[in-house]
Amino acid sequence: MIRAVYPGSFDPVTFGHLDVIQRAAQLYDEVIIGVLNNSAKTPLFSTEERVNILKKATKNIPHVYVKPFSGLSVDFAEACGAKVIVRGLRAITDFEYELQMTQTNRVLNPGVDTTFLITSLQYAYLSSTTVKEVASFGGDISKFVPGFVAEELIEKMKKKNV
Ligand code: COD
Repeated sequence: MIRAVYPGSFDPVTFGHLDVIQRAAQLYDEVIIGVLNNSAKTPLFSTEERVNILKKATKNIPHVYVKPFSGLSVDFAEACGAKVIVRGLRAITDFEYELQMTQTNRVLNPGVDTTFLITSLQYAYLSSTTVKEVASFGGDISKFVPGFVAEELIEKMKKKNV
């Protein structure tokens, strides 16, 4: 049985993330989505909110679970009994950061390897940051995130005066 973890910020989850999750779920027996709980970063959604959003967004994908994590992603993988970290790659600009992180992770724990899923063409431009920017200017984000995520994002931005 091969278990993989897919760590990220997911602030909020987009169709690009969901595409990677769906594809990873076909490759591995179990996929655990790790939602980073990092006190140094100030995400728009709390860790608990991001976990709940992801659970709702992935409820129809079999063998996919969602957990919060703090600390190193390789330690999270080890704690989950996963030998694989999944990451998505959109462009060459992602590559440098991902390469550095993968090699550092390999030194930290050679028992955990990283696999990359190249973005599906239709989501190649998509990031949580651009979704938040479009939403902050009242733009239509229905092509970027599921409907309930769009509603929660707009509500959250109103509350936080973004
Ligand atoms: N298409 C395909 N993939 C996508 C898309 C898209 N449209 N959008 C995002 N992705 C991919 C990203 O490339 C990434 O692989 C993943 O989805 C998650 O993306 P984000 O932006 O939500 O999350 P990140 O990249 O901010 O997550 C960073 C981590 C939380 C994984 C990282 O900071 C981490 O592991 N932190 C813990 C400390 C640690 O272990 N550091 C590494 C040691 S060097």
